[in-house]
Amino acid sequence: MAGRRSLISAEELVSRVCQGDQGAVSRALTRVTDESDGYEEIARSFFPFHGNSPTIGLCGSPGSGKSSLVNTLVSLLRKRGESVAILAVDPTSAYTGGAFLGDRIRVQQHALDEGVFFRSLATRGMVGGLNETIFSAIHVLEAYETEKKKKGFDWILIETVGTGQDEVDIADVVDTVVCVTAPYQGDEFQAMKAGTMEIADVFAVNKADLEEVDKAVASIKDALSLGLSHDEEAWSIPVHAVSARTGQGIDVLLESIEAHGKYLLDSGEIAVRRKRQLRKELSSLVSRLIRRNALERVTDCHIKALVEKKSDPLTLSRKILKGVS
Ligand SMILES: Nc1nc2c(ncn2[C@@H]2O[C@H](COP(=O)(O)OP(=O)(O)O)[C@@H](O)[C@H]2O)c(=O)[nH]1
Ligand SMILES: [Mg+2]
Repeated sequence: MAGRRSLISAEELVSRVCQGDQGAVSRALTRVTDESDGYEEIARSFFPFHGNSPTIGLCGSPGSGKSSLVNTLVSLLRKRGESVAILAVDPTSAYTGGAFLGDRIRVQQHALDEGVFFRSLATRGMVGGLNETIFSAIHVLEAYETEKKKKGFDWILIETVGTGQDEVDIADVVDTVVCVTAPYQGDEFQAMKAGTMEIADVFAVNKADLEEVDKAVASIKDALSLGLSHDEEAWSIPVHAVSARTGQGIDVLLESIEAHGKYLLDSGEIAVRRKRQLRKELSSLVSRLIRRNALERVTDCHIKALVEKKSDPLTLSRKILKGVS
């Protein structure tokens, strides 16, 4: 069965995805993210769809409520009739299609909903789990024909953990970065100061149904004001108190996400970001190919030369790299 499945050509997969076949989306995603048979041709065929959908990344430490927020956002977007694809890089994420866990009836409703697509990606042990295959995965979703006969989901949401320590950082992947935090996450706040402040376009302080949210909002605003731009035209990063549980502030959060999208378009910043994404897509692939090809060239002869001190690691590594194509 698996053998027969992999016989579907890249061309056929593209054509099915472009006809709104979610089964084909799923299959194409598996092929590009597992790098199974023929994935290169598939990745190549979906590349031209780059830029068709707005991409939103949600980052923040585990437990801050990213999955819950995505669920709530999806519900809101579906009410407006907009289609959403979700890539969850956090394998622990439980997606319920806009419902909280345990709300099985709504889960089933969304399971039949052609306007929502969920996929968990394997993390391969990396901190935030992103690797270069994320780009190809996005292009597949950008090729999907929605119910409105439009190419690309109206929204692509990507949930990831951590920032800055990944091979591919979320800020190099998406148009808009939403950083999620929650009160009482003291040590996370330190990490946030170090990495998140630079990449956040929008802040969501979740669990506003608990106490102390105002304090958390104020300290993030404080930290942000230190790096405040004097450019009137520049985007000023909003900080919202929200609750995925009660729905508080979610509409305002969505408004900010949309406002950021509009800002990117109006300011021309979108072109800058899209270029940055392409640069990262290319450079992460180059580095992967070099790594893979170079490592294949390390032989017992090289090790022997090191054992016998006939050469040294630096000289040998340069020699090995010279031959890498
Ligand atoms: N009180 C409260 N709990 C929440 C809220 N959002 C999420 N949670 C809970 O926080 C925990 C972690 O949520 P989850 O969405 O899995 O976080 P993630 O690891 O960032 O994806 C779960 O037990 C949620 O039920 C909220 O707005 N209020
Ligand atoms: Mg999660």
